[in-house]
Amino acid sequence: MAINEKILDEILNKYPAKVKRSRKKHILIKDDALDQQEIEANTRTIPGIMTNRGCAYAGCKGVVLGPLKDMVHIVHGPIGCGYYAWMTRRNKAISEDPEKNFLSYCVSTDMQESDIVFGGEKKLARMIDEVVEIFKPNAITISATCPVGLIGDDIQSVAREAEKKHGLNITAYNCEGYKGVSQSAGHHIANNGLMENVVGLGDWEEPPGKYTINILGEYNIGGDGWEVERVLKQIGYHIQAVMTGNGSYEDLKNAHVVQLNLVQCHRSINYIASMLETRYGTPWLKVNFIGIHSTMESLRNMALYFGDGDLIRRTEAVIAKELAEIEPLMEPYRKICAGKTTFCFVGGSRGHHYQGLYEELGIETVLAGYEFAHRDDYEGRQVLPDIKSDADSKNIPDLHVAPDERRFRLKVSPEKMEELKEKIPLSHYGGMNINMKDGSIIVDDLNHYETEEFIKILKPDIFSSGIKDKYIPQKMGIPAKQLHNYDYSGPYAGFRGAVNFARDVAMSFATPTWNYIVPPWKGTPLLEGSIELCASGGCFK
Ligand code: CFM
Repeated sequence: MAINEKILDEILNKYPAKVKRSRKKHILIKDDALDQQEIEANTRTIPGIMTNRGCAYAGCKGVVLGPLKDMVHIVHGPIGCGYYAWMTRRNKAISEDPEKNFLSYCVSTDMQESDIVFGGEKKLARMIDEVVEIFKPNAITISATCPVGLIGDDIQSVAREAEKKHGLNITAYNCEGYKGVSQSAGHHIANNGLMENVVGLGDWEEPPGKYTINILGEYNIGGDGWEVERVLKQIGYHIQAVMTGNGSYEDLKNAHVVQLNLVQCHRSINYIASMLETRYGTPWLKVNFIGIHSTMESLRNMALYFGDGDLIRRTEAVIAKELAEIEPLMEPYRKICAGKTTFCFVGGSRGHHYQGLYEELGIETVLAGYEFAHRDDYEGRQVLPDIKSDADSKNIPDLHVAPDERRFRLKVSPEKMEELKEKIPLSHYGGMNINMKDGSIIVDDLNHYETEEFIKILKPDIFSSGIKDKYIPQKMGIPAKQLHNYDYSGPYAGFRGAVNFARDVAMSFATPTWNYIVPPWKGTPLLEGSIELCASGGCFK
């Protein structure tokens, strides 16, 4: 059954009137007849609603800073916050120097009651000394969790003092969990910090290769970044820095030299992409390495940007070789998946990125959304000037970035830039909505109640989820494909990743497990009552 305005209203009628008004603005029924459909996003979750969102600390330390492998990331706060950022995201890393990969450690100041009462600055300073002595990292970050902001520890000055004492890059991030409405605020804080404190510190003036690029917003979940790099290197690209999957402080320092920045996850890294363009004159290209067609399109767009005949030929040769390898492997899985439907609800990018891959398996996305994305991730960056800032978004200031006097170089002339923009998404992201089918549902910050209601009506065959929401569909007898850390699987990116994804999704459909689950409502009658004879005994006539 499709969802129309009336059915949507019935779902939302369970809410108090004020909540209904608010939630209604976060849900769209895609209507191809309309040019643009506005959605509300990046606003506070209503108290009492079971959201799947995370916090600013999760976005800063957990998402953007955490994958940088040669730095020690200190979590200043009680131990729980540190523990839950300890490799649960599966941002894999390998280091040529095994002594310079610290991702398997959880380094926290483990604040206790006495630290909350008397302050934790001294403990933090002692911890930095210890970290330098034990690990000798290339740099250190300090991420603050909620109580640190509440008691007012000055982590910035602790970092400055420690930097002088140890002669090491030590930077502090005031990313207390409450700093924003979701982890998105933390992305912004981390983007600002990396641009202020790391990018450009290196002394390189020229790119080391003919086609040198950075990959932004790729976090190497389950090895995704490695698959992307495998393909790009075959074509002949030199990858200077990945932000931040399998990334390093050393590579980031010289990230300013590249000729092009790729943006995989727009939501988490668009701030750095824009700042690199302003400061160094380097445009960014929106890519998507999830899905076979999206990967091919991204590779072709990259070749078009450089405009070199040789590179274009090599791109086509690699595409042909990769396709020949994977197509026969995809076929049996396609047979199992064809004709199925899915919900594609993930954090801030994947709700969009995975739709093409599902389509390649014959699976239609009937509902999609993001936990914490902004309007531009739904509607496209052209709406940026219309987005009203509020107290929450103003909490994280935009960094003022100016062209670097020595290093700013226009990589592409303004005329060429305009010409390219007609053909490829250069310094632009068109958002998810444009790719959604007429009549499909777009939901921002989908919650547990709405998840159940939409599943009951749309009955998807599979649900793309995170760790928090995967049990809802599973208890309803519907397989969940965990698209945040992939549970134990991956990579899903690029050509070979598409085969892994197809195998895992087909396996979800083929397993008999789901037949053993009876959703609660299937065993419960819709109406309950009893039959009694009336006094005259004539009621059954
Ligand atoms: Fe970007 Fe990400 Fe995502 Fe994200 Fe995240 Fe993530 Fe995500 Mo989980 S950076 S927005 S903050 S693609 S951890 S690797 S999967 S919610 S859709």
